[in-house]
Amino acid sequence: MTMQHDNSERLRVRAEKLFPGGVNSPVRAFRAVGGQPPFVARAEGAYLFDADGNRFIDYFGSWGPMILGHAFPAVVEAVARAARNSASYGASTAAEGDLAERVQAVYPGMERMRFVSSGTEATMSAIRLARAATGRKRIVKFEGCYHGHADGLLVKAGSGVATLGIPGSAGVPEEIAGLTLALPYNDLPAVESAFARFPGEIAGVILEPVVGNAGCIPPGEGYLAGLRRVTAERGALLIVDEVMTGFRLAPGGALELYGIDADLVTLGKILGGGLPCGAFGGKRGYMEMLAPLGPVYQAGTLSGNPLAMAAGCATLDELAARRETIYPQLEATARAVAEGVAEAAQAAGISVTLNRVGSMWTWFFTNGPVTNYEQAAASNTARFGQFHRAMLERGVWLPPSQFEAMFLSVAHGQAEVGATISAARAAFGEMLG
Ligand code: KE4
Repeated sequence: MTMQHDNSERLRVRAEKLFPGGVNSPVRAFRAVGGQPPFVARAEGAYLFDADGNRFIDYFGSWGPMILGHAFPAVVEAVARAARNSASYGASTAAEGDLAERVQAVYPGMERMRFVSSGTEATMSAIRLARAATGRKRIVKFEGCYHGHADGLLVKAGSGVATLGIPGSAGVPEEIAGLTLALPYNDLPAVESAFARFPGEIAGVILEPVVGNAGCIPPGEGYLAGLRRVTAERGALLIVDEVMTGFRLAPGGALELYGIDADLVTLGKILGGGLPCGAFGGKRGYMEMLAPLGPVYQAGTLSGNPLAMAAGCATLDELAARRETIYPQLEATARAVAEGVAEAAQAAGISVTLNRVGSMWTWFFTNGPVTNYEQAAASNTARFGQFHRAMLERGVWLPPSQFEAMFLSVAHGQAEVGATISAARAAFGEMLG
């Protein structure tokens, strides 16, 4: 029985007259996987419900924030309660300190922080701070890592290693892209040669500690510690972008999981419990260069928004209260579904490489290891698109790109694992049929 999508289709036709591609963020348009995106009407726990009443197991969870599952009662109540006191003041509130104290409890290295309204603002501001703190202009990022859409971060590798970045998007001037070096991930010698080529010029190195934006790519043994050593030796700041991994891989994210000390950390997604919220923070000496104390300007109308603070506090409180059970549960459920589907692929004779860290993972439709973006990019994206469409029709909504990570929530359980593996077996059969 194929699903009905009449209402989503009607809504898509209208949306395409209002928004480029009918969407407010490109990946939602399903261009990487084909087919038309259902329009979501509501969500609860592990499930999305579309405008035609179809139900889907959700494996992208708003791209990470919904770790407790959708419409978690304590979060809903906290937001409703805050909203009754108005949605925004543009003035200081107790709620900002309440959330910051909860962040500091798991990110003790964030001696000072500042809330913003997105991950993009967090990374953009952290880079400005790194440049001010060092008096240097160049930034190192890694291919396959995404840190939001600030000009200097929409950069791809030039020809060869340690060459100047080139614009990764129209509208990014090469003068700006040229200040960013895009290096291969998991390649420490490439970083060392960049510092050798540009001595005293690199302000900071920014990375996803576990890549999610090329699909899931874990750091190799010693890689993060190596980056910490090289940046400290060379006087550059290590900026760890935990927008996706923060509060997910452990209460204190990848910094806790891998025992890494960052100069600056960026956060988002789970931090706001699904409301617009990001943060950047770190060593007091750097952060106090920010206005109004110091010369680095950074601001935001809705920074520290009371509703986002309320959702974030309710989310972090739940994660803290149940930390002894939630993280082992996420690990066990993710392992069961990720490995179950990979085994189904293998049984069907379809090559899949599974990369997973905790409750974020990717099935790469490729042979062999995926340790960097070049290897990820060799995946059979057409086959991933077939898989995505076949799973969607069976009520399983995967992130619509081979180069995104899957996420699950505390609300996903054995029923969802079983249904997902069954759907995958049928999908692989259809793909080979
Ligand atoms: P936002 O500006 O989208 O809140 O955050 C940017 C960002 C920064 N750092 C990391 C590690 C991120 O993953 C992101 C945003 N992630 C994407 C999903 N891969 C957001 C989804 C979208 O663009 O629609």
